[in-house]
Amino acid sequence: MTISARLEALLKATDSVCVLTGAGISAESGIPTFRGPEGLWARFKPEELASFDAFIRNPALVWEWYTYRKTVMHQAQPNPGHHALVRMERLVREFTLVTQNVDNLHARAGAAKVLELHGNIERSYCIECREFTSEIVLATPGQAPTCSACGGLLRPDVVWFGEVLPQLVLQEAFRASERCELFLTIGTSGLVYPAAGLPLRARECGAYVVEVNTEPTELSHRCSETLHGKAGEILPHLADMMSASRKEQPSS
Ligand code: BV8
Ligand code: ZN
Repeated sequence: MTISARLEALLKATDSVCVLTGAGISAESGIPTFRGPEGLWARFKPEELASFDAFIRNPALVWEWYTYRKTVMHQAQPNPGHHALVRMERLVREFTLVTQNVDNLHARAGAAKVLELHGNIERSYCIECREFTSEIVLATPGQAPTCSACGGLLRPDVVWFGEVLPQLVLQEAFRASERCELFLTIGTSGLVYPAAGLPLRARECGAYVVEVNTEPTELSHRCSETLHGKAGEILPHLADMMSASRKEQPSS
């Protein structure tokens, strides 16, 4: 894998890195992406599943989709891409990991802090009384789970289309994008905003923006450098280059 001298120098010396991940980083863990040929949305349209209106129209269908995804996620393991980012987190003084994924794999890989822009499907809450539950709510087909406190409908704690993202999390993600010297955008098609605005903001503020993806995306032409290939193969190399000139901190 050849990388630019600029990227090599940054990997060796920068103190400020921001990373945005998308579904592509979990593909090698066996979790389907959204928009690939075998993607989660190959059968259904996103608007049929990932919006509050879709949920209210057919809560059982949306729960069937999230139950399927949870089952896949519970069987999945973090892959070398997730683990490489944990190594980087321990090597770089200012390291911010932002994810669009709801699969919990960064946390399961040992990441100390993950900014979850689109929530996490391990958490659910009641649309009536907003009581949260983190017990694994696997719906029985044809039924949507209800709240033990008030009987209201439970929903996954994720951000659907047309819903605002958690503002403090988003602000922290933009702040890190504006401050960082090196920004890595990994395994995302760069189609969904405001998440896709983070690498663009980083570039505007002078960061060196590197895309790691198996194919070109909407963001490729706006990046400083693109590394074509699998995250699980590229990221360990980048972490090796980073650690060659630094001391790995023990896990906190
Ligand atoms: C918002 C739910 C403010 C969680 C998701 C009209 C009205 C309202 C809003 C809008 C509108 N028009 C546009 C918008 C904004 C909208 C948006 O961006 N739409 C797009 C589609 C045009 N955004 C929103 O609605 C956001 N909210 O703006 O609020 C607002 C509010 C009201 C009114 C106006 C504004 C909310 C966005 C969040 C939506 N929720 N999912 C879940 O179930 O997961 S989006 C969904 O897409 C997922 O969350 C996912 O995270 C996200 C991004 O997808 P990717 O992660 O990029 O995955 P994808 O499959 O696309 O790509 C995978 C990539 O990996 C590919 O490039 C592939 O090549 C690569 N890859 C594959 N294998 C590998 C690999 N790379 C490396 N290695 C590999 N091995
Ligand atoms: Zn309730």
